[in-house]
Amino acid sequence: MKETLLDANFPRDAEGRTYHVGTKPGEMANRIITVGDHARARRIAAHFDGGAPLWQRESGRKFLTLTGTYRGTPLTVISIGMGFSLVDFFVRETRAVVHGELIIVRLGSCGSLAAEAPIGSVVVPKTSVGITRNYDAFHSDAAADEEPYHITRPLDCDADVHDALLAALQSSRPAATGALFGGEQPSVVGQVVNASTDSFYSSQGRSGTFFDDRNSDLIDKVIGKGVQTFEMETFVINHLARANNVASADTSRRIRVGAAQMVFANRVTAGFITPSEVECLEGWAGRAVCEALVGLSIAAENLQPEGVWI
Ligand code: R1P
Repeated sequence: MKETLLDANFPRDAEGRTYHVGTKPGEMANRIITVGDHARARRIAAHFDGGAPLWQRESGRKFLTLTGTYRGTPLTVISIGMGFSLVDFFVRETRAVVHGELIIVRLGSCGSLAAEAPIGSVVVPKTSVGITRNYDAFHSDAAADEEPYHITRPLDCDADVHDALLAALQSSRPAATGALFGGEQPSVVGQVVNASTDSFYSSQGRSGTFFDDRNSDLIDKVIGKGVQTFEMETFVINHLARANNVASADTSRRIRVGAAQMVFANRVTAGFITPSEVECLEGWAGRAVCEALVGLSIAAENLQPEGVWI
């Protein structure tokens, strides 16, 4: 494929599609839901008008993009996989092909560190910190006091996106049933402090592997900073939105971001959600995120021009 690339600085194929996500102008909407896996993306796209996307594509790198309408408003759901690098491909390549403003919401799963975010709740982060392994601390020349993990300062989600997600989730909570969540109605928790990590293992404080990870006090440190949930993407989405928004005074190309996180695990008690509880949360939260996104306004001049997109 390399011979078809037009620009080594920002490669696209001969049809103008970005090299990894594999989309071109007209194929993605201004409002986007990003998820980790194809099955969740398809379950959300089942809420589209007509029950299916109008356009879809799976790239060679397994980004799955599904674009359709939800109550008449264009919406894209994209499955990007996991972790910081894939967020970087997704946000930069999406920015390159969508005209105007972007609103991006990540709907993902997370682990909880806090009693107020129990398994089966859906949390809406106000802010997110990044936790990265300090590779130099593991070097043979490292000083004895080098910190093995770096915890960043927090970066906020967009306040309006946060509030819209919270309202949509709160107004559509599933009723309590005996079979799920111990008979309790699933709860919604707003204003949460999240941490996104560069590893599911070392930088989330997991131990018992064969590796030198020096993370036995990490969870306590992170809880001490007020962190309530762990996942692996939100911080970088917030960071790249900020990097986009400060790079240009042109607010018509701003990126607003938010997240809804379904609590699948409790990292302190090691509890885990059941498959039927996952199905319940995904159905509820998937529709609520669609509702929140189409309810957020974007000025007409900051939308894709009429007729350009599918
Ligand atoms: C790890 O198992 C993955 O699950 C969480 C983490 O952020 C990470 O991507 O999110 P998803 O369920 O959206 O993939």
